[in-house]
Amino acid sequence: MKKILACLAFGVGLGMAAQTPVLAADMGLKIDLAAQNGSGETGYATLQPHGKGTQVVIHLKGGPAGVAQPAHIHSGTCDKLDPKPAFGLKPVKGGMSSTVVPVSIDKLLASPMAINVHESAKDLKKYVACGDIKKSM
Ligand SMILES: [Cu+2]
Repeated sequence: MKKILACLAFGVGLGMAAQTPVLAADMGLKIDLAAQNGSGETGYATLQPHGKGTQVVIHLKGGPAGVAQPAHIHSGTCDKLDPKPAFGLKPVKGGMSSTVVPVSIDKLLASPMAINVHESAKDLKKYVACGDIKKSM
């Protein structure tokens, strides 16, 4: 019995040490959103596994009151974004947006992608905030 317990303890210890980075990714990502084009809008987005998909929650400060700001996941990086959205996100309103997209975090990390927020439905061309989807380490 003592030997089994010792093995268990060793296994758990080893598993935790080996899996720490994997666990961190499994538990989700936090992406900083930087202001663009003088918007003054900054914040972050969290990505959490949700079934086979990913729940994306955006928290943004400094946006215009009462305006829904379109948000998407685009291919590319904030410096060089593919203008065509890869996945739609719910518009940011009152500083928040929560959407489940039908793609895993691993897939989102597999090629360069970014979360961006636009000024308004009328002024889609003005980008107000953006963050590259990547592991923070
Ligand atoms: Cu967009």
